[in-house]
Amino acid sequence: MRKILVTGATGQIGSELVPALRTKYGAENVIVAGHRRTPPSTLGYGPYTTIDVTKYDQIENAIRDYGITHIFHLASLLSGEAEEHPEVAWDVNFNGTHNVLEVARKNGVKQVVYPSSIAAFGPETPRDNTPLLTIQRPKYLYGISKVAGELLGYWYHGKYGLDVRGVRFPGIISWKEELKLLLDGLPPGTTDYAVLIYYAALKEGEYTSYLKPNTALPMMYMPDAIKALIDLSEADGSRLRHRTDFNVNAMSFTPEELASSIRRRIPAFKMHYQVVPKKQAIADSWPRSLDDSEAREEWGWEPSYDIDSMTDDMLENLKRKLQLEVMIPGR
Ligand code: AKB
Repeated sequence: MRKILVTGATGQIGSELVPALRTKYGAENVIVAGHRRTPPSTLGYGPYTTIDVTKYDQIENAIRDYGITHIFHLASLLSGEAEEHPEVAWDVNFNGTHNVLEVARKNGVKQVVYPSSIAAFGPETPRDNTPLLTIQRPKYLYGISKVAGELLGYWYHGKYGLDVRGVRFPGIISWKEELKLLLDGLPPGTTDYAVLIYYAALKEGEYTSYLKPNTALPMMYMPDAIKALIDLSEADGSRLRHRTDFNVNAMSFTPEELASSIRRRIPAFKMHYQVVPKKQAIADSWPRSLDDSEAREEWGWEPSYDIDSMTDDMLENLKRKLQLEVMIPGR
C-alpha cells in the first residue's frame, strides 16, 4: 500500500496529478502539501498539510505523521520567476530537493519522483532531437537548479540506494489551473504562452505572443504529463538504466503553428507579436525537440496527444470552464 506525499501540489501539475493519484490509490492515501493554509477545491477530498520545502522539519514531520512511502516532489519556481528571484529559486529548487531526498533516505521512504525540464539543456546543446546524454550548460538559473537536481538524484541512488526517478518535461499545456501572472504581466514560465493563447482565443479572439513566430519548443498536453509521472513511478526498477533525466517528447511547435491549429476551430483568431527579449533569450537556449528513446525502451513511454488533438480538447474543456458561447464549427 502506497502512502504518497505530493509537494507543490497546488501548482499546475499537482492540480491534475493529485486527483489522478487519488483515483488510483485512494483519496486518504495521497497527502497533498502546499503553501496555502487551505487546499483549493479542485484537489478534491483528502488529507492536506502545509509544507515549505525549504524547511527540513516540516517535510520530516509530514513523512512521519502520515507514514509516507512515496513522494512526488513538484515544488519549484519556473524559468521566468527564477531569473526574477534567484535566491528564492535556488532555495526552493535545489535546497528544497536536497531536503526532500535527505528526509526520504533517513526515514525509509521507498521512492522519490520529481520533474526536471528541457531547461536543463543550454545554448551549446544540439537543439534538434536532443539526446538524453549530451552537453548540458544551461544559461539560466532555473536550468542550473534542474541539472543539479538531476545529478543529486543520481548521487542519492548510487550512494544510498534510494529509488529516485524523474523526467525532463517540455512545456506543459493544461486548462484546469489558471496561470498566475507575475508583476510584469508575464507568466512564470517561458512556454506558458501556449496556455495563455487558448484563454485569449476564447475570450478575446486574439493573442499577442512574447516569443517570435518561428520559435519551436517541445511541448506536452497535461494528460500525457500525468501519465509519464505515474508510469515512471510504477515502472519495474530493474529495467531502469537511467534515473532522473529521462527525455519525454510529445510534440514540438512554434507560436505560428499553434495559432494555425487554433484557427481550424476559431477561423477568425488573430495572432500578434511583441517579442519580450528576456523570454525569447531563454527559449532560444532550449532544444526544439527531444530524442526520448530511453524512456520508450526502459518504461514504455508513449504520448497520446499531438498539437491538433490537444487543441480540440483544450478548447472544448476551456469553453465549458469559461462558460463562453463560442462558435466552434462541427460542434
Ligand atoms: C518553463 O517554461 O519554465 C517550464 C519548463 C519548460 O520547465 N514550463
